[in-house]
Amino acid sequence: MEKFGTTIWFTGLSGAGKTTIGSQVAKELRDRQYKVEVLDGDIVRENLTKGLGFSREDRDENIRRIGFVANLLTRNGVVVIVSAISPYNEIRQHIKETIGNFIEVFVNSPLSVCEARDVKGLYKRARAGEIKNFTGIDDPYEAPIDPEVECRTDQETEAQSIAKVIAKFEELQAQ
Ligand code: GGZ
Repeated sequence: MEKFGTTIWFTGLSGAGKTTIGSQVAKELRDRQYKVEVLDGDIVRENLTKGLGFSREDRDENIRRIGFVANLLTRNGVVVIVSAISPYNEIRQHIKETIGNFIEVFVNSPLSVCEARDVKGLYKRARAGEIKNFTGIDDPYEAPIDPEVECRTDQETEAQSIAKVIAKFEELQAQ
């Protein structure tokens, strides 16, 4: 019988490194012959959840739809890599319970570090008031209470973060 898939869900501030680590984990698992799909906030918002904004209601709807697709894929044996800020504990918890085979990865980097990186210049625009409801600036981020993995991307190397996620994945596969 084919094994169930797994959803590996990366949550954290913009610029914390969710996409970078998620895509490297995806590559590593593909190299090991797993079927992998990536649902990344940016891409999803251009397609599956186009038109949604950044109110709590819209973010929750965004996350709910990502969770729905992740669940379909997971129960068909796919490893699903989700990278989305997903700032609210309640909906993350709900999705975790629905999917079951779920690894919550807290990509944790202090706001000051994310803001200093400001890869896309969004923090600068948010500080200037050009973007409203920007997570960490004038919108909340609820850190996970009990994540399976925490990656301190300001303190550890990318390779260390990736290795932690893969180790947790392998641990669950072995069960
Ligand atoms: C947070 C925003 C916002 C606001 C645009 N708040 O770093 P990025 O650019 O590439 O990733 C962020 C992305 C957030 O989309 P998510 O689907 O991950 O968010 S959520 O899970 O909360 O639904 C950022 C950009 O969109 N962006 N406006 N106001 N990030």
